[in-house]
Parts: sequence; structure tokens; C-alpha cells
Amino acid sequence: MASRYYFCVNVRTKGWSINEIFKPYRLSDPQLQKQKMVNSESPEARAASMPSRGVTPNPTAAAINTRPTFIKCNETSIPEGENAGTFVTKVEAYDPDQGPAGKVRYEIIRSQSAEKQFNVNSYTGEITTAKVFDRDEPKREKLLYVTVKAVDEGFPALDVLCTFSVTITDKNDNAPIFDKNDYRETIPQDSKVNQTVMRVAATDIDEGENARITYSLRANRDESDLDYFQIDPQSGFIKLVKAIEAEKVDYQFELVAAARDGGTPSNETTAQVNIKVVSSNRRAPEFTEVPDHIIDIEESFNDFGRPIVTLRAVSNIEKPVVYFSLVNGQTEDTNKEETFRLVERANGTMDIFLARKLDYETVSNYQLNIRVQNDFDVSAETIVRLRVLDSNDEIPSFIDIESGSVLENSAVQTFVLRIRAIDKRWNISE
Ligand SMILES: [Ca+2]
Ligand SMILES: [Ca+2]
Ligand SMILES: [Ca+2]
Ligand SMILES: [Ca+2]
Repeated sequence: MASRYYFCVNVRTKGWSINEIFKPYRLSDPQLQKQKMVNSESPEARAASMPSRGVTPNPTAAAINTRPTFIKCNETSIPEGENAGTFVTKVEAYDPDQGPAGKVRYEIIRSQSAEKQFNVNSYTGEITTAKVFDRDEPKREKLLYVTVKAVDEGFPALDVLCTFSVTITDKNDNAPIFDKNDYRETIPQDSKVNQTVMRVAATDIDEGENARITYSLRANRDESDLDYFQIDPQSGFIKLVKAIEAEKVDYQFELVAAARDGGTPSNETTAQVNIKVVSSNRRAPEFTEVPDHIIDIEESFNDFGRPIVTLRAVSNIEKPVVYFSLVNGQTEDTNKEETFRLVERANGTMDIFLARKLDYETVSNYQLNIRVQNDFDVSAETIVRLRVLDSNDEIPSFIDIESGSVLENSAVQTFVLRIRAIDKRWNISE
């Protein structure tokens, strides 16, 4: 009978090892489960449910079993994109007891709602991935926390928790993306050598070298087209390096811009760059008023009828009318989702309005390409940069560890519980 063994503990705390007393029990034993429940109740409830043989339970009895302690539970890192089942680390807890009371099993603690990210071998403590991680946008799985419980098979069973971090390191699994599918520009025939013609821009969502972009130019049709232009490898600015001959009016330079990242191996993306030569009197329009700084905008801003920024331009030709347009790019930060809209006013003026709610956690910086065109179909472009300011709308939430995982009552054991708060602003998740 289980109850008899229970009282053996109370009267024989000295000279008996817990191993000898509890040998007949197994963790699956329903009687043991019942005893465990009794143990975790209040002392009164425990006394009431105790089989009475005239012996008062000794509260130090549970101290016979020693709580396991983690001796290996260290932060580690794994690359993103690895298959589920990839080895992460091995945790190890030490338990000095003999027999079941010294036998340690491992399990991972996570809130019921949390996605399963890791598995642990309950016997060896070996931790493996349960899914494929993606460090980059939009998932941003960069730093994860794993909480492991080591529990012995003593009676009552004693456990200990340990939390360690797993850094997901970057792989060069993304190519740069240009902010436009292709670039079209016009250039007056008498443009000055060393004048900036245009700029191409690409972004790469990887990290460090894997995201460092180097630009280059190639000829798409005629190698001699390359003689006229030079691209800055870092900034993507293209300048004129050779005077354009008078007979080249209406000629179109057909170039290809390449953006290559610094990863090993590296990834490259290309975009068409067509530059059309127009006669000297066909001047390009010009922006006369553009913000010279980054515009800060509160994440909570939601006045869709209030202009955020105003730009002005002149046609530079006899007919003063100009036409503005917002050139949306291929990424959210270049207005792919039409987060911003442009409204033209009279007299070469335009405003930018917010068109969709902002979310700092999704996109924190925008780069808007604005084009102005005159009646000669000649255009100029400028960039407006906006920065979203965090309104701190993510309320930190505590991870709810299910009550069954909390340590059993024990007067003689000390235990420190680490409570972890999660706040998405810091890209931390379980
Ligand atoms: Ca133990
Ligand atoms: Ca990735
Ligand atoms: Ca990556
Ligand atoms: Ca890359």
C-alpha cells in the first residue's frame, strides 16, 4: 500500500535512503500521482487527506530527495534556415540521489499558446529544432529563449528550471532588391560632365556583409554606352563622365545596374537603366522645395487628411505645368503597399498624405520616390525619407507557465524563479 510507505518516510527519516523506500513506485503509478497532488496542497488539506495511524507527518521528510541542479545550460547559436531536427545544444542536470530519486528527465516548458520551436530528448537533454527559423524580415526570429525543466523520479518528484538563449545567425539567403523594376531617365544633350544623372538603390534584408551592397553598371546593347556613365559602387549615384555629342539627341543609352551583396557566395540582382538624350532646350523639371531631413512620424498618427510633407517643383520650360507621381517600389518601405499617397495641387505643389495605418514593428523607415515631369515628358526624381517613431503599443506579456510545472512545496529547498517578460520591440520570443 502506498500509504504505508508514506508513513515509513515519516518515522524513518534517519538511516533509510529514499531509494529503498520508494523503489516500488513508478512515476506513472496513479497512487503516486495522488500523493503528489496531496503534497502540493496546503498543510491542512494534506493532513485531512492523510491516512491516520497516529503518526504526525514530518515536514522534513521530503528533504531526503535532493533537487537536481543544472550543470550545463548555456546560451548558443544556430544558423537560420536549417531543417527541423537540427542539433542545438545539450543541457545537463546533476542529481546526487540514488535510484529513481536521482534519475533526471527533461522537458521543455512553453506557454500553451506558443509555437513549438524546440524538442528535448527527455533522457539525454539533447535539444533539437522543431521548425525552420528565419532570421530575416518579416519573421525576424533573431533571439529565442528555451526553458527546460529537469525533474527527478523521487517522491515527491523535485524539479528545477533553466532558461538559455538561442541566437539565430544570418545566412545570405536573400538577394538585394532594387527600389524599382527598371529605371528610366532623360538627360539634356548639353549636360555637364560630372553631373549626377540619377540614382539607383537596392536593399538587402540580410545582415552585415550579407546585406552590404556594391553597385556596378553594364552595357545592355552597346559597350560604348558605358563610356558615358559611372556609378558610385557604394551610393548608386550615376554621373555623366563624357560629353554627349550633338548627334546623340533622341539616342537611348541602355544599361544594366547590378547590385551584389557581400555574402559568400554572394547574390546579385539587376535592373534595366535606360537614359534617353533629349535636345538641350528640353530642360528637365526641377524640385525647388524638398525636405532636407528625415521626417519623423508618430506610429499612432492617423490623420489621413493632413499633409505630412509638401514638395514644390518648376517645369524649367515655357509651359509651367508639372506632373507629380509617387513611384512605388517592390518593398514595403518603398511604398509597395501604398501606405502613403500623393495629391497634386496647383502651381507646382504636391502633398503626401498617410493612406494606411503605420506599424513600427513592421516597417520603421520609408523611402518615397517622387517623380516630377514637364510637358516635354522630361522628368526628375527626388527621395523623401520618413521615420516611424515607436508608440510603444506592445504591452509586455508574461509567459504563462502552466501551473502543473511549478515546483512542489518544499520547506528546505531554495528556488529562484526567473520571470521573463516579452516585448516584441526587442525581437525576443520564446
Ligand atoms: Ca533527486
Ligand atoms: Ca531568411
Ligand atoms: Ca538571411
Ligand atoms: Ca543578401
